[in-house]
Amino acid sequence: MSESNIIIENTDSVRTITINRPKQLNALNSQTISELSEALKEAEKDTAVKVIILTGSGEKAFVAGADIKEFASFSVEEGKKLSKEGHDKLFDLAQNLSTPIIAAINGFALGGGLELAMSAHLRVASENAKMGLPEVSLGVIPGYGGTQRLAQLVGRGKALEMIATAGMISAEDAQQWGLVNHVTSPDGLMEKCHELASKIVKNSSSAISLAIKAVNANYVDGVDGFATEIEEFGNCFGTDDFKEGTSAFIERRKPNFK
Ligand code: DAK
Repeated sequence: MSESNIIIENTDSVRTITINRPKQLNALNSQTISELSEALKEAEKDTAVKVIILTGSGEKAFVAGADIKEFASFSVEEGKKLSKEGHDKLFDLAQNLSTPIIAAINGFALGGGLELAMSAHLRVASENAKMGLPEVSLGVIPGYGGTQRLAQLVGRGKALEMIATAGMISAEDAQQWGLVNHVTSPDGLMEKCHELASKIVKNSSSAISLAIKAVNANYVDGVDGFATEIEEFGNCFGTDDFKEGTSAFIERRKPNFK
């Protein structure tokens, strides 16, 4: 296998995964998708990792899309197979990961890049970021969950405007539309992500993972999100974190979640 396309760094209980193909504006080729998939699974298994920050290297791009040079020659059958594989391997995996992921959008987030950011649980963008789903300008539709996740985040009308025009929106508009949680200066981007992470790591990881499961349940066909919430709420009462959280409150001290 050729050199790795991602960089992994740890700061306390926060793992930063940086997509590192700056000359190609961090475009997602199949090797990068596989490496990201493995890195997310590893981070989820590592109990020392409580938050993941996902970003792109360089100052220009988070991810400028799937690697156009790679998918230019696909057939109908390959397109279907690879779309399904991509969903399973990376985009659904990220959305359903029990460890929360913050996407730090440091520049262009286009096509598969925006789809990756939308699979994360939170999004923070630098004010120079530009976001869009330009697939129809290439004769395809978003194939890594964009038609669904964009509509869930910004509503059907705005999603179809972005998809049909293939245009890019600014970070400011993205925040107003609900696509990103926060906008910062380029220099303040990682600081803001770490600030959010530092609030998250103080809380119960097991409760956060169950909350992710319950929130996501709303978007799964045939699954009743309220029923999932009831089930997972009940399950919290069997966790050490629940005992620690409530004991700490009663004893007027800060909880020490393991
Ligand atoms: N793929 C491959 N290379 C890319 C790339 C991409 N998506 N985006 C940029 N690059 C490369 C450029 O080719 C260029 O390489 P060299 O020519 O220097 O070798 C280098 O990055 C720098 O790009 P530019 O010279 O174009 O930089 P500019 O500042 O002038 O422009 C830009 C920045 C982001 C506006 C421009 O690079 C651009 O329009 N990029 C393409 C954006 C785009 O259309 N992305 C693809 C969206 S479609 C699939 C499922 C999903 C998908 C595909 C398949 N399957 C299930 C199979 C998703 C598709 C998409 O993501």
